[in-house]
Amino acid sequence: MQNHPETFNPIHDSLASWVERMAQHCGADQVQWCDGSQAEWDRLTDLLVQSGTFIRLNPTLHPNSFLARSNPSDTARVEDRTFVCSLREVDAGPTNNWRSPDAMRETLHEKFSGCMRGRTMYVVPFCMGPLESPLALVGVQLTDSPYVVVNMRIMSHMGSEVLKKLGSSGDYIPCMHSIGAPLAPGQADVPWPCNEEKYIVHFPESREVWSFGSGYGGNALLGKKCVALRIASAIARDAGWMAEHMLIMGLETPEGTKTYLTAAFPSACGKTNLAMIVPPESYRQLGWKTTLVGDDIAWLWPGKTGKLHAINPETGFFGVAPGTSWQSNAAAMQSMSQNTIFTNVALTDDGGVWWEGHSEPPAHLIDWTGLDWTSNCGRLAAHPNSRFTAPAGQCPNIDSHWQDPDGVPIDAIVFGGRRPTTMPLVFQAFDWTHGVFLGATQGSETTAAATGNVGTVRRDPMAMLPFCGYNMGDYLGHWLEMRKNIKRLPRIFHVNWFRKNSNGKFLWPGFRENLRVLEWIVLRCQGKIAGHETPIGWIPDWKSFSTEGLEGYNRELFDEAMSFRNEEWLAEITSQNDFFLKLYHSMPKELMCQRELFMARMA
Ligand code: GTP
Ligand code: SPV
Ligand code: MN
Repeated sequence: MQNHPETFNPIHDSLASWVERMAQHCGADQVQWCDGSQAEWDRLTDLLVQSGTFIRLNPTLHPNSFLARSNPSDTARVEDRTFVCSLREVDAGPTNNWRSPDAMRETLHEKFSGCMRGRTMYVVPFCMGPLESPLALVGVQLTDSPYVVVNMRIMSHMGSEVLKKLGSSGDYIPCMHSIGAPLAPGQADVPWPCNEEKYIVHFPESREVWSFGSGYGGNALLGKKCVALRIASAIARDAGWMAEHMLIMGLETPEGTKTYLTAAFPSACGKTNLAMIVPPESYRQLGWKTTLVGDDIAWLWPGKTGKLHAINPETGFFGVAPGTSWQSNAAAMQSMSQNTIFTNVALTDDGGVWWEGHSEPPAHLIDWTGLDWTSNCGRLAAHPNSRFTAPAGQCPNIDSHWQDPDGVPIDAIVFGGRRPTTMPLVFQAFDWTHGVFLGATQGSETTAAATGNVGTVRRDPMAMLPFCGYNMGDYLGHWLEMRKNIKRLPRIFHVNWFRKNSNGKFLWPGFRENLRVLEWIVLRCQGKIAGHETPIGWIPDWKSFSTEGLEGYNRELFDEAMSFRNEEWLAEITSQNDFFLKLYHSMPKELMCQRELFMARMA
């Protein structure tokens, strides 16, 4: 049974026959074409409430909002189950899990066979990027998860308008998704069906995505990491643009000049927080303004101003909940005030939501696993990777150009990560190539955003380690290559909000005070202030970095946060060895050379 929407006209033959074939192969009970309408959202959210996947939140506190609790085995991206299946192994490179496409296709054929029995297969046409953007990528996700459908409606342009754009023969990226939990006749469903065995598979050459076994986040909302990063990065390499794991934001100075910047931090390292930054009160009074274009993904290309231009291919946030509060990030709180899906946070007794760092812990909650929770029970109430899915248009400081197909012109690119030692609060690269070296060797403590260890430092070039759809060495080469096509190069910086003193205390207050770092970056881009030169780049001077009004802050703390320590950097350069060895065969010579130059400056 199928419901072809009237707007699906003229018929796109190859799409229709693919849908038909997949529905057959997966054994779906029904096929439902999604139009992206409010009525469809209402119907699906009602269905999700009935089936127990969703709990409707108190409509006075959070209108039209829901809580989902996932299976405890399905709470984050599964990097060790993520595959890049290029024809040649060398094209996936040493940092990706490679499988031969033929072998993988065989496995997938078997896994998907009958996997949707007893379920509806939804056809989700989506577009990443403004519909009129020349970079826009259309995908069609087939999924047996209505949870995924409603999330996709927030995260992308979804439904009839996309089918219209496709017309009768437009190109689309096929995205096949199943939670891998068929129902036998009469078998009762569970609130979060999924499969213990997961496959997140990319075919970068034929531009396809196949995802099996998970309903969570980047594993299942295939427009995000799979299409807008892994597949898009491969497309971008061929077409001379860049798909990056970056926030995009604007900063307006009291004089009225506006500077846009992007920042690449690894997962759960503060992109959403920085993208939504609200200036401290004293800055607001002076006239500083901030705007948000995107919080997770940026597509960049040499634009008509001669600068790199950036668009955010997404239309929503899939943001980390823990640590978000009215104090730390009011714009995020506002963004998720309604029309929001919360996943794996705690439920309050009055039908609201709570997580660690939200506010004073209430006496009683239902935790993310559905159990009673009291403030002295010793368990976390929310999963560390619990998230909110919220429409970007609800962000109070959304930039007026956030859906502009021309994007916004970028003046600065910022790299960074969680580094308890070594990395100063901020420094500036000498030039593009040196900046690419800094991004390439960027490291961070791992976080709960991916399954596995939390807290060990790993190299995460440009925060793209889990998201690059081809050989990482070639990707770094593409960055170097881009320089030739950009007339007005952005300046490149490195930041670290997470440096600690010997007692384990953060050396920088972070959050909205990060605006002071952005101020230094903007003034550097405008050539208005000097920094002092160190072997790693330019570092701010006490006198040209504003700490005015920062209570309890002093020169000593500043010097510690900004310090360049030879012994730490000797250890750093040694710890980069493994990374250079791993990429030995594809690492661009220029970056090897940067490493030599750096060691020479140190000596
Ligand atoms: P993904 O969505 O996973 O790509 O992550 P993201 O980079 O958007 O992460 P997000 O902004 O949600 O980061 C959340 C975590 O970073 C929370 O634990 C915050 O408390 C922490 N964080 C963000 N900004 C700061 C800061 O300035 N200082 C400190 N100390 N922690 C911060
Ligand atoms: C990340 O892990 O970088 C995310 C969340 O943005 S997810 O969409 O689950 O990948
Ligand atoms: Mn991310």
